[in-house]
Amino acid sequence: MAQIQVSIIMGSQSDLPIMDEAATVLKELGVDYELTIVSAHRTPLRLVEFAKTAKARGIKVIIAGAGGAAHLPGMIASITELPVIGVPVKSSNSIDGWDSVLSILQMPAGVPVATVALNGAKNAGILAAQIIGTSDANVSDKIAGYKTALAAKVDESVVALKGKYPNTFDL
Ligand code: RP5
Repeated sequence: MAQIQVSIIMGSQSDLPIMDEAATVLKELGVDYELTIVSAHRTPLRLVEFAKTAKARGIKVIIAGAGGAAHLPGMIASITELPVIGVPVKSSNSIDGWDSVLSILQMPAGVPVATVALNGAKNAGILAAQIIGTSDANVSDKIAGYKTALAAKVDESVVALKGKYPNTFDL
């Protein structure tokens, strides 16, 4: 089995419906991943153990999702040298989602977390694949194909528009 290079962690099982989107797109892009629950507040020692050992296990990128007072991504980033992508989750204890966003986004200088949009786990997966793709031609080719498919969908939409609006502008 290939070395797993991306680790997806989340603060609670309740984050899984969102974080599953990272797993799904990583699979589509041919990147092996692992997935688990690490809670900054309920299992702080597990957090430290995870962050201290991830690099030695061969992990290259960590995707960390949490909601509410979302300290997981930042605390992981404070311990490991690995890049951390943070996913703010609109959870049951979020007021309106801004709490999750700002908890992950507003890191102090020196400890970056690459924060994606609220519930943006899909983009977190793509970004992780892009990082892996910088040294893996197969993954990079899959990302190129993914982008081509995105563009093709827009082209199809323009063709469909032309059917209804004859004055649709096209290039
Ligand atoms: C956060 O609290 C978790 O990441 C989750 O988004 C939120 C709610 O957790 P549960 O009470 O549903 O376990 O730490």
